Amino acid sequence: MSEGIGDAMGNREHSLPPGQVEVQAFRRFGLPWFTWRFPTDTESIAFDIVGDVARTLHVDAQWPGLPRVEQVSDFHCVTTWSNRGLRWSGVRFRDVHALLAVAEAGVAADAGFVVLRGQDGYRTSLPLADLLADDVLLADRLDGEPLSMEHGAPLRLVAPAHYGYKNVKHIAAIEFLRDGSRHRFPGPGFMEHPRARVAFQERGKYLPAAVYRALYRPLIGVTSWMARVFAERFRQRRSRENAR
Ligand SMILES: Nc1nc2c(c(=O)[nH]1)N[C@H]1C(S)=C(S)[C@@H](COP(=O)(O)O)O[C@H]1N2
Ligand SMILES: [Mo]
Repeated sequence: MSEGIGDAMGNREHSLPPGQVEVQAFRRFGLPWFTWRFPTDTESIAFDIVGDVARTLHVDAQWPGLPRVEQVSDFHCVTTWSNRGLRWSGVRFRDVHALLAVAEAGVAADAGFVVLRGQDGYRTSLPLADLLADDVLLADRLDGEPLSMEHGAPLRLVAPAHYGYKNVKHIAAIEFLRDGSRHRFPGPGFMEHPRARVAFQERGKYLPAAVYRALYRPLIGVTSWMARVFAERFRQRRSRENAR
């Protein structure tokens, strides 16, 4: 473990971003219709770098040559709950971009639109410029342990300045594109803001922030219940399969 770049953000004196409420427990969450979708492989870190690249790159080694970083950062779901002081570790997205995407996959210099894809079919995009920020990680550990299935095993994006829905879990592919016009969010278009910056309350694309808060807040309880119940069933199914 090396530098603690986010340590300054880990202190609890700072206030929450606008419209957010702190919760104590960090729970599995997501779009309601993704609570019953699961990753196929939570054990081995493996993803593809695709899109406008000279050659598709399959990454499956344990980060050869990439510096590991640890950071403490807060997590803000667009539905208004926030979790403070989460201790992640992994590698910086910036290093993956420079040392793997550019150097090995030969990503086009003008491919500024990035789609992140999860093993469960989830996907969302961010501008490359946002992903190159210091505090954006591809994390494989939380609190010193390998990521649990609930929190994105084997690998997830951590982008603390952007709402939770940009923090894709179970990463299967990173797609670098010149033209992002064919990207579709797996839900109604109004739900996905192209940047979703927490500080600016970019909760969604068309409606005012207060409308998103009023729409989403009542869904927190039932979504988090669904996320827990379906995860329990998934675990039972897995352990029955393994017992056979
Ligand atoms: N693959 C995948 N990533 C995802 C989601 C999802 O359903 N599938 N949901 C997003 C949403 S809306 C949130 S708030 C966070 C929740 O992260 P958590 O389950 O670790 O709390 O994951 C995000 N990343
Ligand atoms: Mo979310």
